[in-house]
Amino acid sequence: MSIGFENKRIGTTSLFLLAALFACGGGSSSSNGVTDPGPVTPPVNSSTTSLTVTNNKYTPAHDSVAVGATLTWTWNSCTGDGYGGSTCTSHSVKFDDGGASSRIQSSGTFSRTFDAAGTYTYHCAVHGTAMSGTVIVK
Ligand SMILES: [Cu+2]
Repeated sequence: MSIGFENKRIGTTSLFLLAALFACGGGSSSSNGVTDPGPVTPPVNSSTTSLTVTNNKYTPAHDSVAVGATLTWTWNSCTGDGYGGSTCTSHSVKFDDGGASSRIQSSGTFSRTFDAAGTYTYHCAVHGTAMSGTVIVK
């Protein structure tokens, strides 16, 4: 029973890959020789007090708020493990100015109030500056 199920899954995957190949071929065969760069991901800039912590990034990564704002980061760093369960990755919000920072956690929230104008950079204590964000307070 399970072998038959696996074969069906492989067949579906193969069809999907074939479709993806045809889709890519169509995009790159334009007459002027320019390869379609694909969808462009815009820079994440926003003005919000509700941010999220997902695996290896903060959203928005660049935030701009008014003096006195309280920002709250909400962790959303669990993903499916392929066996019906989930795997949760720990991250933190660690401010480079030494101000209030979160603990290393895989769920929950962290809030900080910004009473002074300035540019506040932060990063993940687990993943380093590869996972970083900026809050501009003005
Ligand atoms: Cu991290």
